[in-house]
Amino acid sequence: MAKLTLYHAVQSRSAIARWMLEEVGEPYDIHLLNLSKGDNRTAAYLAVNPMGKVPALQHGDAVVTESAAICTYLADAFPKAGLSIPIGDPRRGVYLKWLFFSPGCMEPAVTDRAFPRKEEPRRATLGYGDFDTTMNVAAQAVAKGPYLMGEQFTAADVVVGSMLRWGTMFNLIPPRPEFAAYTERLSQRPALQRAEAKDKELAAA
Ligand SMILES: N[C@@H](CCC(=O)N[C@@H](CS)C(=O)NCC(=O)O)C(=O)O
Repeated sequence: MAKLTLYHAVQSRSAIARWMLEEVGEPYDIHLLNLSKGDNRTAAYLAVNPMGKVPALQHGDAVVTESAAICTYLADAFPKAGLSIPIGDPRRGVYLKWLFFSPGCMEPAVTDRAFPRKEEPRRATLGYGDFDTTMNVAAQAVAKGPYLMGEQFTAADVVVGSMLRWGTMFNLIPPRPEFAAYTERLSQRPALQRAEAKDKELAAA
């Protein structure tokens, strides 16, 4: 089987891909980068990800970057893990919507609020519209549970859940009971606990 290698840095967005790999349950290697030492700006790493960002995933000859794309790719590449909604299933559209909603709407909404622009752009020009609508849509989606797609945990929960966990932890997303209940459910997942324990070990080394 083709080897899986995650280009990873602790306390970074590559934790999303690490969690996903633990959910998939296949063996993988970690190629650890120290961002503060500039490991992500070396010619060798820029050949892997010209953006100079983590995460990046190597799977045999394939290189995938962008955390949401990595989660989508892994869910499709390892269908036995049951983390994807397959092509042909009518629920796939909603599943893909959530995989794109986090990087396309939630993250820009959060970062624009954290680093405000000098001039407020017109709502219609922003892909996410406005912060409150984005968060209301996310809150409504996670309220019923247990997961975004109902009973089935999917890659979309890794992506949206990571965003909500990170955003609420740093008070960039306002606390709401729907978010608290959902992220609490996610924190019970053994794969997430394993990913966090392994990263804690790496951080302490
Ligand atoms: N859109 C990318 C963002 C990745 C990203 O911004 N990673 C940060 C770590 S959280 C990084 O590599 N920063 C190092 C740098 O830009 O120098 C994704 O979701 O994978």
